[in-house]
Amino acid sequence: MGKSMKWIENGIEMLSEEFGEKAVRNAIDAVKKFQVEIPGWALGTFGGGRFGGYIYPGAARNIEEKLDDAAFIFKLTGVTKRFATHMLWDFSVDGMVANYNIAQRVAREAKDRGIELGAVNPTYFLAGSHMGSFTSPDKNTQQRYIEQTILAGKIAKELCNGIVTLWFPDGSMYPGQVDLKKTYQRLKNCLVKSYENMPKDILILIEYKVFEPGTYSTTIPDWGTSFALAKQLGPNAGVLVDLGHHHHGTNIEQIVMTLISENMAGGFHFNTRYAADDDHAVEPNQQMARIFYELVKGNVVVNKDEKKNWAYMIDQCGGRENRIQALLHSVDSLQLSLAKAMLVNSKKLEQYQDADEIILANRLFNDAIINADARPIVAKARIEMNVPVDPIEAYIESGYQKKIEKERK
Ligand code: PSV
Ligand code: MN
Repeated sequence: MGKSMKWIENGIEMLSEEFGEKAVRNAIDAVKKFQVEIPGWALGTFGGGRFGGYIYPGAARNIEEKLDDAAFIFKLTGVTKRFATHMLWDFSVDGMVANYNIAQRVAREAKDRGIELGAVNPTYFLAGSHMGSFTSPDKNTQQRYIEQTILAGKIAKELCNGIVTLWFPDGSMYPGQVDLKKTYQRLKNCLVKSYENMPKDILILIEYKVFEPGTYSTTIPDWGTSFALAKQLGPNAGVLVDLGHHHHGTNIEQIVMTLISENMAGGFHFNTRYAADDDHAVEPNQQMARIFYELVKGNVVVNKDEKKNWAYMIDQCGGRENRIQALLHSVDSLQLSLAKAMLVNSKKLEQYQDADEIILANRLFNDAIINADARPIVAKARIEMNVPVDPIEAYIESGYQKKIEKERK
């Protein structure tokens, strides 16, 4: 951002004039309160893809280095204390079985660096899962994943923040390849078996994805399926919305509103979607701000009663960019989106809605969601939090990138 104090103060003044001092103050406070998790997998070599498996220079080579990077990101943002883990990437020696002792050591290492472990992701998609994980016709494979899921629950409760997030790669490439009903039922049975043996005071969020790796079908393709499964499990289960897992043009904010209206527990994997599951960093686009508006209205973000808040995580790992910068960029984009959502005058909006003033309602909404420049709000919040006003600039100036490039040859 590289903005002067004068620019920030002028900006706050202009915004206060348009949206009111109170709304601007509430927006600053919301930005200070909003916490979001960093995905451990963004800070390594996963997701290199083509281009000779290109990975940004200085990428972490092991869990300790990932934690170092996450701790540095936290130092710059002040809002990303938690680090999400994947069972078979972070707590396993062979990529087949996860180990509680490793998780214990990783939790200790995180604490030593001033951060904490967040959501635990059972890993259903490495070796041995090509015919499915919970949907595999092989009972031993199913059992291996059930045990991993139960262990994830124990780790979440004892070493992390009590949240387990489930994403299944299960599905098929061609019509007729699998029996759709049988696979769904296998997944449901394994899920129920796992849930019954997991601690009762944790939260299990079920992620959906419209395709990939399944091209013809995925076993949990949409929020409705996640919703049905979560309902079947019980009150400790909910739906995880990953922005990249929808068809083009899906009205995600409406999904969010429905989940909130139905009192379903929820969580987010934030990213930007251009093509399919492209894992791009979050951008401060209109959709993001509209989603935040529903979260704000639904009182599931920055609620004083922490239990009411949804779980907020970033899920990205773009193949070309510097991922530390990209994560800082995502945090910035989320804060800007939240700030814009906080500026919407919902009382006035409701009046326009009731009076059927379609265009006036749309213009009022967009004045905050699209037209407002929320950067002074985010800058002010950072000043009050005692973190750099521009985290990316601070990152570049810190010399951290040069250091890791040298050390991690
Ligand atoms: C799958 O595409 C996903 O969104 C799930 O959340 C996984 O846990 C994550 O990406 C990493 O593969
Ligand atoms: Mn995800």
